[in-house]
Amino acid sequence: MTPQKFCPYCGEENEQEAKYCRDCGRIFPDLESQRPSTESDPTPIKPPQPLGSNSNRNTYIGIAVVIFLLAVVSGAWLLTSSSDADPEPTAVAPATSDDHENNENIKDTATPNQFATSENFVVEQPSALPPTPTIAIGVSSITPTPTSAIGPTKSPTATMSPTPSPTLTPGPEELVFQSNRDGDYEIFIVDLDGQDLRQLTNNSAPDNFPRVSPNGRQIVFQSERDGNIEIYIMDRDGNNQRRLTTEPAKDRLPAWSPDGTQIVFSSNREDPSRSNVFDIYIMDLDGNNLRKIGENTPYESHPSWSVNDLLVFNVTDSGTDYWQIYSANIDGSDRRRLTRSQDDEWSPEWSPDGRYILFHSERDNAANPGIYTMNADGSDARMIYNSSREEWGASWSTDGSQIVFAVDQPDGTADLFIMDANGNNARRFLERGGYPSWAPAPQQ
Ligand SMILES: [Ca+2]
Ligand SMILES: [Ca+2]
Ligand SMILES: [Ca+2]
Repeated sequence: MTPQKFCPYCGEENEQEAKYCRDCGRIFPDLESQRPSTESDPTPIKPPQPLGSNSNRNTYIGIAVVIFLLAVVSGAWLLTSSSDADPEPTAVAPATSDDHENNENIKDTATPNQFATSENFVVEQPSALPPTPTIAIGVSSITPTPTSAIGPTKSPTATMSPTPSPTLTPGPEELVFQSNRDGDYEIFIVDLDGQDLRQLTNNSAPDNFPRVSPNGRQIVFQSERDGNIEIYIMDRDGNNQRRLTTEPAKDRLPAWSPDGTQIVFSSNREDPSRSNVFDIYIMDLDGNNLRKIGENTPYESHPSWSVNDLLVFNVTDSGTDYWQIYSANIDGSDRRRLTRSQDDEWSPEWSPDGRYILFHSERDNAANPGIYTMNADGSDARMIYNSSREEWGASWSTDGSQIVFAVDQPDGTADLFIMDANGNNARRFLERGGYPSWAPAPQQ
């Protein structure tokens, strides 16, 4: 009955025969040794191109259309500006929701790298994204240099758009993550160029799974500093750390509501003696107004809350069965199963616009999980990236154009990688990191 196996990644207790950690979802390293030998080259292997067979043709057509529209709009802008007839030149229209709803191949048109063949393009972001469009992280680094520990560079490119767009302040977006580089897990924050690493927690207990608030000002995370796993919150600079839960149970894997006023998390507080019985809970930022979401399924974990007020989370019916991904309203109603495989699928994360779900899956290779995306209703699931090693903890950039994730390394550590949202241009960002959370520029 007593758990005998400790997860090397998050410290969670697990059954001795467990295949993966019930807390963080990581596959145990002893399973790693059963896998086909990994190459000494740490360069991730690109999966088979997931795009449709018409993608190249569509890309060329798309580029031609964009160039044509730019020419037309530029001409129109010159004419209108010279005549002072219209003080607000019309911009090249980004793809609309309707466009995408009639186009199942959304990532073909929505991802920046399709148009990044010229170093000076300003990339159109997917529609309905937050208004932080032209940070263009990584657009200038078209050539992958995964052996370098240097992160993506902020694009110095000039704007080609004729639109006199409002001045945007690109930074300071940063990356928050967990690392045991000092011996036990702590929370760190680092610039997007990989510089100015700062440690935000400092104690001998595990501090894991940081998630930055939508306004960029706070970080919620889990910590065992008070004897059992609890939810904590702190300012972005590490100040004002305080505990939100006070249960002897395990309270973990927190995530933010889109308005930043509530936290959703997983807890076995209903019966702490049963290590598999976890449920989803929501509480206010002061820990009050707690309520349980969902059914009494033995194990519900890793919730993510969309801008459309939908939850996604992974569920295993028996605690030892395969994990599958479900969605539900924030009151637990309209519960829907989104994946139906006979393999583990876990760690769902909503895209910032609430239209896609990022997750990890073994559906194509039980010994080598990869990174996948699917639509909000579970349709069009596709692998976007897989290397011979295990990827985990994937999450989105603030604008949805990038994905950051961890990749296990042969020495038992994990490194952080960043790639475009379609799986292209993956490159190592930083050594020794996990569960990254993209920190938006702080807002009021
Ligand atoms: Ca610690
Ligand atoms: Ca607790
Ligand atoms: Ca893999």
